[in-house]
Amino acid sequence: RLSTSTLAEEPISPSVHINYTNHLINGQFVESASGKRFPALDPRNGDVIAHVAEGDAEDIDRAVAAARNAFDEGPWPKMTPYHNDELAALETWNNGKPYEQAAKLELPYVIRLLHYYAGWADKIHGLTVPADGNYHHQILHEPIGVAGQIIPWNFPLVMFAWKIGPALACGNTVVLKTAEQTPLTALYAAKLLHEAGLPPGVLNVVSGYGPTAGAALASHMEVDKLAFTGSTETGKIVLELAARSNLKPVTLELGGKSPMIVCEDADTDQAGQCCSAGSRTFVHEKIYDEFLEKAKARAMKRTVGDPFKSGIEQGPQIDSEQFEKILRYIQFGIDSNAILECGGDRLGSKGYYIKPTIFSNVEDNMLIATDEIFGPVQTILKFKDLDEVIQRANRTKYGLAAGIFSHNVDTINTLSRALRAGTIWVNCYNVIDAAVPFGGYRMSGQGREKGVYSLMNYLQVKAVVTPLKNPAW
Ligand code: TXE
Repeated sequence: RLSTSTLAEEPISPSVHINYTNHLINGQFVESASGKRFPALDPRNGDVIAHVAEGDAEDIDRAVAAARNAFDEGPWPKMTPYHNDELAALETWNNGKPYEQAAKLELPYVIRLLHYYAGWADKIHGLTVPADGNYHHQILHEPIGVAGQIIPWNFPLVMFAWKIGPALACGNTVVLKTAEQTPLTALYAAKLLHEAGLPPGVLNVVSGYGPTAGAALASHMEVDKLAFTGSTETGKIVLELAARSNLKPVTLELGGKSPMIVCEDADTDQAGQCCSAGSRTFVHEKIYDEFLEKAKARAMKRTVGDPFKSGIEQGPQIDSEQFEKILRYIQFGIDSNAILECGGDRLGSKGYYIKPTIFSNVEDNMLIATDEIFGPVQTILKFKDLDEVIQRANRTKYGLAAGIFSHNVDTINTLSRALRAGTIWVNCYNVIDAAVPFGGYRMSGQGREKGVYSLMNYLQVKAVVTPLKNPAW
């Protein structure tokens, strides 16, 4: 039998008042039509907690009529959820990415990121350590202070959420500099955060150029931590500015030249869906011709055009600088005798549209195989065996990500361990989540962001040591 001794005591009074016992219909608390009430009970002892309005068919009718009216006549079904539409439109307008991608993939991801980090806010805590000696050792995790954050233009809102999420969840305040190409959405989103109650000064967004605003942030003596996403070249500059000023710790997310390895047993239809993603595509010689045909067909079917148009898969490049850079690399490819399978020039005569471009017969040392092009250009390379492709795939200054297409578990295990990259996608590509760390080996970056890993970037660790008065206990 269970002991009942502790239950003999008075139940603890909950520290809450019951204010609402009526139906909530059409925005109002209302009695039942019948005036009837029924008791709500405390399961600890059967006591009545409150008498609650008891609804019946008539109350249901009233509630349904209110809901019907609100749906048919009211603004609700046409209201924009969480300003999604405005933000997505602004993102597409300023960045050129397909509206459908901004609205259906990136906005939900931005919200997921912020929810994810909001969830961490009350779960960040220190440790006590059973160290040697008669001392009590506590490890406190404290916010670092003012976080400086510099973001690029390729994912303006995603980068905004990805950066401010962990910084704010850990209790820091933020100064974020957007890319000069894309200042609009972060300002809009920051305004919304203030409307939601963020105290003034906690999140500051500054628009401006790199060498002026960016460099000032990176070298500021009152900035306690710096997070940067952008090119490897600029990453080196900000790391140096941080070191020369106050040695603020720096995390870097930089460029990549990610290999995608399509093995002989791969499903070429599936692999062909990713023509623009893995920029060095290594294809096994046995399926090389078949893969090439499929990749070409896919690239030529790819819909390029006004990103606000439905069904568009690829919009314009961000600006004339990137546009010219990509066209220059395409010319390098042609000059180095790689075979231009499709694309290769601009689309139309206005704006920065570039046709999906594929080069085959690419050699490892060609510039199109070594440098980050950052445009819709796929380079296809042929390989014979695993050892060879591991060597070649790893022969790069980068190490951001890699893709493996195979159904052989041994091949997958070997490659996923041998490839030196921060993310390995197996039979998929570009799958990302707020909870999963992201970052690069080598010159693709320093540190990891997202998931639990990003929290330590924004925390100071303090050891507190106190003598124990009575060591026996
Ligand atoms: O990048 P920058 P850019 C790569 C990609 C692209 C190339 C050039 O290959 O073609 O970089 O792009 C700020 N001090 N990636 O020139 O310069 C700048 O204002 C402090 C890959 O646009 O790295 C912006 O906010 N800050 C990358 C941010 O750095 C400075 C995404 C990024 O710009 C600064 C973007 C300075 N001296 C480009 N100079 C990725 N990893 O996804 C510039 N900035």
